[in-house]
Amino acid sequence: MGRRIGCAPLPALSPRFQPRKLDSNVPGSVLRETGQHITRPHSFMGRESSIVMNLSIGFNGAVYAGTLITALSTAANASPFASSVLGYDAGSNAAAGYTDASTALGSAERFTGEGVFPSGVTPFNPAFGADEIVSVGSGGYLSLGFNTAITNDASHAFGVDLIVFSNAGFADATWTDSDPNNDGTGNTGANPFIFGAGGAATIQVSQNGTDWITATTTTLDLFPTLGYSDFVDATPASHGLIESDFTKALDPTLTAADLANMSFDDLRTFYNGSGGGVGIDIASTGLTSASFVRFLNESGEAFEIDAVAVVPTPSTLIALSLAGLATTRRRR
Ligand SMILES: [Ca+2]
Ligand SMILES: [Ca+2]
Ligand SMILES: [Ca+2]
Ligand SMILES: [Ca+2]
Repeated sequence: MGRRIGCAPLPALSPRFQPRKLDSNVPGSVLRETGQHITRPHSFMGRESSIVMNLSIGFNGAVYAGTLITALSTAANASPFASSVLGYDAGSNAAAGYTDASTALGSAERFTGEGVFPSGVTPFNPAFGADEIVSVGSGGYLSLGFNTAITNDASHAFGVDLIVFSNAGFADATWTDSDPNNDGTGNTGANPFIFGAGGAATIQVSQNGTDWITATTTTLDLFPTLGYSDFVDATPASHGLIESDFTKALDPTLTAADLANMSFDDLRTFYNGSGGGVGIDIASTGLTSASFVRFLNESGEAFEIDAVAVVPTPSTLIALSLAGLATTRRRR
């Protein structure tokens, strides 16, 4: 049985590039995704601003409104994803063409291959675009800043405070060169193989962007990203409707072997709304809060970063729910 194995060392272009798939491109996929990238940040900011303005005009209780506006300002800045590149060095063997550090900012990818092989991001089909992921080669590093504090909060599921998205994926044990249908069910097989993870990353956090403390050194493999929770195909040709949650951690003590013989549908059920990613606990650093993350490549083999998400604290969630409440009021 053939199994799909990603091209070493990187961007898992390879086996997914079936001519059949190229022929079945969904018209509009590229435009859709492009439009999403262009419009989403602006519409989000516009929405937050209009909420605050509405509150300023509409509320007579000044103190209450002031409190809400403060909370909403927090919510407006509460993107869980990296917001700035502090520094980047590609190292000696980064994947050619994958050296735009700004690709690590903002949300993890939900759809990939625009203009080449448009397809949804699933555990069998990781993001691979040069405009989506950045490579960190031997001796290199990538450091990122966040608007939302990274906290070692006791409420965090599995102790996970930070979630890293890479371009690792499961080789599909059901895939064969001779099967023209490749029915899209996907399967991790009896001995799951994860391609594209690359070498181990030493992950550090910092409060000031200068002094760094190592949280862990880990391979960026589990859990491969899932872009939408309602995908039904292991390599979907179009976007889903239900965005997965990139801040919902999965149990980091699980190994690939624990996910043996899982179909795509099994994985989707197991993810249970999560977008996957590599869960990082900053407890070992002794820091209760940090604002920066750094990835060092001391392993030799390059690895890639798509995005990094901060797991929210209850105070962030309160701010976000207040924002939701204000939106509800406004609609009345
Ligand atoms: Ca994309
Ligand atoms: Ca923790
Ligand atoms: Ca990779
Ligand atoms: Ca990215």
